[in-house]
Amino acid sequence: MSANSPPGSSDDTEPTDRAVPPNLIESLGARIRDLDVDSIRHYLAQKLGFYEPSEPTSPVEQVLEEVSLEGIVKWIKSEKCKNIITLSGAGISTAAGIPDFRSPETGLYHNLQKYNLPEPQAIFEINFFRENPKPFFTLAKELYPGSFKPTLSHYFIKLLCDKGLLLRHYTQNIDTLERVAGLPEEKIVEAHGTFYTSHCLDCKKEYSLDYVKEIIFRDEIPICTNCPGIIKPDIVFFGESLPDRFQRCLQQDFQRCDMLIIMGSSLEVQPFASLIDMVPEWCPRLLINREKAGVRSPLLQLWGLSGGGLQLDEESTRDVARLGDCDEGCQDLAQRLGWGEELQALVAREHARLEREGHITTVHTPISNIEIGSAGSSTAEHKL
Ligand code: CNA
Repeated sequence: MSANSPPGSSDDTEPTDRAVPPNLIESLGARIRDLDVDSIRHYLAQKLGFYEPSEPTSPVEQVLEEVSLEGIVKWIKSEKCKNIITLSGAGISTAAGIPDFRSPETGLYHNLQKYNLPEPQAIFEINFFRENPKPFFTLAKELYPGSFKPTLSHYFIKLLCDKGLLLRHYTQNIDTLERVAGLPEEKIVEAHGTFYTSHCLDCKKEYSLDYVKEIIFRDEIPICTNCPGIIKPDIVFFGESLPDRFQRCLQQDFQRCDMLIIMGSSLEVQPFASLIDMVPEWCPRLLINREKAGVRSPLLQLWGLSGGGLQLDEESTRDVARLGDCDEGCQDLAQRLGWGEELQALVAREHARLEREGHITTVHTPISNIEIGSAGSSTAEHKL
């Protein structure tokens, strides 16, 4: 059968315009009777362009004694689990006071709607930014690193690292709180970039976090000292490519991963969301989030196709969801692992240190109260 053939047919029985059967209904009925479910499945997979393994695969080994949080805990405690990857999103930082994108009422998208942007995402679109950087810098001032303390979830990741279990932490966040929590730079992949460094959009001259911060906090737009270009923090806007480090690390990490923990993400942004499907097929995956996310399409499941995504039902052999707040979920997991007190102590000690060093959470104007000028109304030299 050729790749585009319907199921159950061979190339020499392909219908052609010339060969119209004398009794079409009878012939069609006979052909449908000949089809098994697998053939129909393959045919639809090909026609609809869904992923399908080319060779039949052998059953995947189940490594969890039970598919539950307790099963995950036993796996992490076992000698076999050595390379944990954590994936995170804005949900691990909301407890620090930084709003996420999509939460109803509190998410940035909800609150940016009134700022006369062509669409909420425009604030993070590179072409819009070149035209009108003002809304982004107003928001950047609000979100700027240096005013927030890492959450318990950040310190849980640090604890995994201290225990020698963390292969890598991939974050979509741009708030640098993983760095503030003391995670070594080589363990972090900032998939959507970071405020940590900035570059001139035109001549590419690099600027430090402190240099740019000082200008943004004066409510001015940072302009290059070499040329008239705007200085943009190195966060990835829609329409920009992800950092090279993201590509490099994922190629060496994901096949080695033996436990994936996903925290505080809606798993709506690609290509990051697809990382959950890059671990080996047997690798347990734990979602710690307020809501289910990244769930495999029920339509694909109905057809027995993988298609990617988490399988959060009773059929699952490796995926577990711990729904609720990330900090609560991480504390629960730490407790079950016997690290509960250690995690509490780490958070208390580190927060005290940050406060001593003047790294204190400031009281911010809620995002919804920030005045942002209308789209297309500013130029680089304007004040915010
Ligand atoms: P998102 O699409 O806003 O989803 C956040 C997810 O976290 C949602 O499923 C929420 O239900 C969940 N959530 C929120 N708070 C909590 C909590 N305390 N405990 C548990 N779950 C919670 O954000 P994603 O990260 O999935 O989307 C990717 C975007 C968001 C990236 O491009 C980021 O750059 C961007 N972003 C980052 C930050 C930051 O750096 N802190 C803030 C806002 C947006």
